[in-house]
This record gives sequence, structure tokens and C-alpha cells, in this order.
Amino acid sequence: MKKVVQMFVAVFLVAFIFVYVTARINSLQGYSGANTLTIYNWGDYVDPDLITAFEEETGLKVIYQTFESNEAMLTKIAHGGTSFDVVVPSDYAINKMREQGLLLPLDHELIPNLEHIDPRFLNLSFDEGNKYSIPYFWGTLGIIYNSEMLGGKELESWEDLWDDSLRNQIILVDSAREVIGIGLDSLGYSLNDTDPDHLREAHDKLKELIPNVKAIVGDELKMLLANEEAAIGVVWSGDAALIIEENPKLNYVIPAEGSNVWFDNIVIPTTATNIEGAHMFINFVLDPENAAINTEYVGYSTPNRAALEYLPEEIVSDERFYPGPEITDQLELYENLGKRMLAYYNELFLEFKMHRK
Ligand code: SPD
Repeated sequence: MKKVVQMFVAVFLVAFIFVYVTARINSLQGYSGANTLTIYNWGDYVDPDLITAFEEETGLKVIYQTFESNEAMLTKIAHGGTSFDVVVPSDYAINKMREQGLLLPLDHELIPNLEHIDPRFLNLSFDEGNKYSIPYFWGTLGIIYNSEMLGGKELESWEDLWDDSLRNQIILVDSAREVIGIGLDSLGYSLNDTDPDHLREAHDKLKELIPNVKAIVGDELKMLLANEEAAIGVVWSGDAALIIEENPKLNYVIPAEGSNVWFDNIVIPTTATNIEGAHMFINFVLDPENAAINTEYVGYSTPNRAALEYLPEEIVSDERFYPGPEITDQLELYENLGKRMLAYYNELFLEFKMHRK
């Protein structure tokens, strides 16, 4: 009898350890099943209350992980071992993921709220017919500055950043294409330039900017600029909108030489295990009222035309953050430059960061 009890306890223990370890591994790897939905998104890029509302409405449990750059996201997904159901890459990263066979086609019948997206943001070059991606937020890259801290000085071009009077005043977003792009744009080259000599020239010019650079950071740049730790930032427009809401002394400009217009989009990667749940989530965030709630929280510009009705007039009529096609048509979309060229951009960016040390 004693033996039977011992055996029973042993079997119970083994089963318990198996279930516990499996659950731990699954949660570490972002595993999704029918009752969960694993989302991989940029930091500060969704209203947490909306996630709660989605869980309540669908009964699904959301597992949420964040990244700070397309490159970090691409490396993690391509490396394998994850089970993300929903991911939010930018334009050129979508192209790259398609190329690598990492995206599932979307079922538009399961996304009726797609009708609310402004046609201006559909059928873009990186995904014609929106076969794989649905617009989430969009914006530009530009300069935010605190004129009061600069003694009344106004900024309007990338070239202005090199002014000797701006020592230790600039915070740059920690992202390779953006920073190398400042060098390229200031030299009159395309943001999609692949000529190694031009790229080296852009890097060398950026090296001269180093005395003016105070920090190269991710999401914390919002707090640093709002708290006046530095007078200038090179930031994505949505972050600028949030900073200005916090500290109205700052202003945001799209530099005169040109800049990047970008689109972040929701996709379902081939790692998904809850494809139905992923479609439910996409449709949920596309609901106009939900999209408006999300937009107010996140600060970025929504491509959802019906959501604009629910947003304060001062937000949607602010041309710094909702520029019309006459402005965006002058800006450049990043293209997928291929694995080797993107690696070269990253290498130059790392070199630039090393010079600061
Ligand atoms: N904190 C959220 C930031 C999202 C910015 N995405 C911009 C991508 C530009 N390529």
C-alpha cells in the first residue's frame, strides 16, 4: 500500500513539474493558444485600457511584449522560438518580412472595420492591396525644439543642428535609419541611398554633430525633452505631439531638406497560433471609437478616417501632426534596401555611437 502511495505521489509530482515548466517556457517564448493572444508592439504604443477592454469582450488573455526598433523586432522573429500572433512593423520592415516568408495573408472578411481607414493610407507601395498589413499609426521624423532654452532661436532644417551654439543640446532617437538619414538628408542624398561613398560621407558628417549630441535614447526621450533636460530632439511626430502636450513651450518641424514619412502596420506573422484571435484584435483596434481612444493615449496620427470624428478638433487640425498630401508627397518612405545594405546602415550607426564614447 505504501508503495502505491509513493508511486501516486511521484506521478503527481512529475505531472505537476511538466505542466509548470511547459507553462513557464510558453510564457517566456510568447506562446499563444486558443485562449491567449500574444502581441509584439513598439513600447508606449497602445492604451492599456483598450487591451483590458479587448480581453473582456473576447475572453482572450493578452500577452504583451515590446520592442524599440524594427531591427530588434526583425532579429527576434527571424531568430525563431516565438509565437507572436500580432506584430506592428513599419513599412520597409513589412517588405523584408514578406521577402523572408514571415507574414500570413489577412482575411479581409474578418476585418469589416477596414472600411474606416482613409484610402490615402491603403494600397501603399510596401503592401499593395493590403494583403498582409493594416495601417495602425503614421507620422514623420522631425525636430522638436524649445526656443526659450535656445534664447529665442527657431530651427527649420537638419543643417541647423550643426550650429556650434547647440553644444550638448540634442537628443537623438536610437534608430539606425533615422540617424543615418539625418546625415543623408542634410547632404541632399536620398534616405534610400545605397552608394557606400555617400553613406560614409553621411557618417563622417554625423561625426561632426557629436559635440552637440547629449543622448541617443528610446522612449525615455519624451520625458527628457518635456523636462527640459535638453533643448532639441530628433523624434517621431507622435512622440513630439505627446511632449508638446506635456510642455507647450516646444515646437515640432519637418526639416526643410526633407524627411521620412512612415507607416506602422499590424500584421500576423507566420509564428501565430491564434489567427482568429489576431483578426479579432485587428478589427477591434480599427473600430472608430477604439481607434480614437488609442490615438489620444498614444499621441500618434491615426489613419482611421472615422476615428477623427471622435478626436478633439485641435488634434486633427494640427498640420504638424496631420500634414496633408501636399507635404507628405515631398517626403520619402524608407525602402527595403536588402539585408546587406541594412546591415551596413546598422554598422555605420554603431560606429557613430562608438565615436561618442
Ligand atoms: N513609441 C512608439 C514609437 C513608434 C514609432 N514608429 C516609427 C517607425 C518609423 N520607421
